[in-house]
Amino acid sequence: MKIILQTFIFTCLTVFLIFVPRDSGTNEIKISSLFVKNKFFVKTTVDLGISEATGSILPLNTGMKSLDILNNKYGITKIERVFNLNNGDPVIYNKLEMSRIYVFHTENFYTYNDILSVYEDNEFIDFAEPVYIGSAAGREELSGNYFPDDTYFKMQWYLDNTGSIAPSSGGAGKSGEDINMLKAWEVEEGNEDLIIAILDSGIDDRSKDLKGRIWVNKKEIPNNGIDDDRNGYTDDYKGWDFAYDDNSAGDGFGHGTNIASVIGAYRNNGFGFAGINSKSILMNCKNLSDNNSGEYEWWAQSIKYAVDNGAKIINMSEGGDDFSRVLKTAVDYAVMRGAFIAAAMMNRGDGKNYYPASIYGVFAVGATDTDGRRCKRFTWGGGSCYGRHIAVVAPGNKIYGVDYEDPYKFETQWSGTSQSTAIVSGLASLLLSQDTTRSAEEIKNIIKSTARDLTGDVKEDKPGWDMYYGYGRVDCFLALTYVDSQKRKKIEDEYRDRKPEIRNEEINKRNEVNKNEESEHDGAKARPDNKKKEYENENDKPARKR
Ligand SMILES: [Ca+2]
Ligand SMILES: [Ca+2]
Ligand SMILES: [Ca+2]
Ligand SMILES: [Ca+2]
Repeated sequence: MKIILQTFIFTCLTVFLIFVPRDSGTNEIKISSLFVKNKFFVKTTVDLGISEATGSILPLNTGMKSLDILNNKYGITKIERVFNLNNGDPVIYNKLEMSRIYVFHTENFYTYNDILSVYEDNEFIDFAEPVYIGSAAGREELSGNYFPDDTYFKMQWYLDNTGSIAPSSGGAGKSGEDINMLKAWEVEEGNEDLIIAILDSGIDDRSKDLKGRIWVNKKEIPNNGIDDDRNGYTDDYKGWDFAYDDNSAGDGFGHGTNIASVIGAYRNNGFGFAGINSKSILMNCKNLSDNNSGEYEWWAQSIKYAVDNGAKIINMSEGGDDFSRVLKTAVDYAVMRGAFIAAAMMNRGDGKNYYPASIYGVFAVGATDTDGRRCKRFTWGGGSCYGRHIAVVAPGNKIYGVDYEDPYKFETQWSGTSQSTAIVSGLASLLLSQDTTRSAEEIKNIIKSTARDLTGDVKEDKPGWDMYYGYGRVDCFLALTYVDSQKRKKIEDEYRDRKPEIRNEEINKRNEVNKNEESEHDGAKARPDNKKKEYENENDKPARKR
């Protein structure tokens, strides 16, 4: 059944490119990028009637004659509501007119001029737009030989940069060009009740660093075929897979597992990596397919799901080329309900707008390298995008984390503004853990006003906000001591006075950890069959979808 469903979904995912020539028409919506060819979004002027017999909307019996005629003409096979109220906020839901946003499915190939403009002209249609497709903003690099003999924490240069790792654009790494995390952890480690939603390619939680960290929907009885909590998703016991429309949100791509570990890997558990927040809960909302493709329908629905089910921080390390009123509606819903959303500026090294990063209310994050400068080149190429909507930057190159295929593999690194976004979501979650009454606006203001300015290339990093670095590189310690200058001074003095000792002690400790980890790692390598068996036999191994 699952295989059939996946085949069907992959068929649906077939995408194509349309190049619209410049100056091709004043009212024409520019369609320059990827979108799903056999469905499109429609917002109607009135609610469509839902059939009592089928529970869905009959394409040829909407109750609006001219719309029925169009649906017949264009072979509309199915109409579905994008946002159901479920357990959401009815006031905001109605205010944003979310009930009137639908997906129209058709079996036919269409172009904008063929269908969307005709629908937009219909008296019962508010707007029609393509279901665009975006992708994750990080790319995997397997270095294998650069860091394998080092401690895993020491690989995490962005937490405590000793300058030992070179940036991808050449030159040398620079000590201190990090997010000032060691001191920050003295102030706040995270709140166990806070939920951080990770909207990504899914999370593989077999690693000791992630096991037990994933949000469990306590109101849902698993695998009884009933939507016990009536939130619109049956058996969503550990989040939801919006890409394949089921309750098994394993990672088939690796991106989401890396993001999850950057935000929330267990720290001080003698294993793997240190997450920024090792206490809060990670909600798994899979909205990227296993080939890194994300339909805006999944993105919009997963945003609402995250908010409705209690997430206060939403991480979107992904983006698409196109503005969408439907995606904006979902963002507005989240913002109006007080959620903090961070999104990636994206990685093409240009000044274009990507979405959701460019949508008002979203905190857009760019990437810096190990020398503190904007990443003009990641390990794999590309570069951190810039523009008027950028809020801050954070490290985003050579970011090691949990591997999605092998929980005992520690050489996997990803690079991109995705990873920077995860760092900022981690910081936002610590600020909210520290004071749960803080609003998303207050969190944004604290992060912006404590960011480090003038740390980058002088041609780009102008005093104050600029379009390449935003307000600057985030500083977790300064952010977490924003309201307590005495605490800030005390910790700074302590570190300054004892710095050489602490530093040496720390380095020795890390070397010691490294030795242990190495032998554990080597041990795993020495008996790969045992290790392999171990997780082949594991019952709760998430279904691998490829
Ligand atoms: Ca449910
Ligand atoms: Ca159930
Ligand atoms: Ca760990
Ligand atoms: Ca600046």
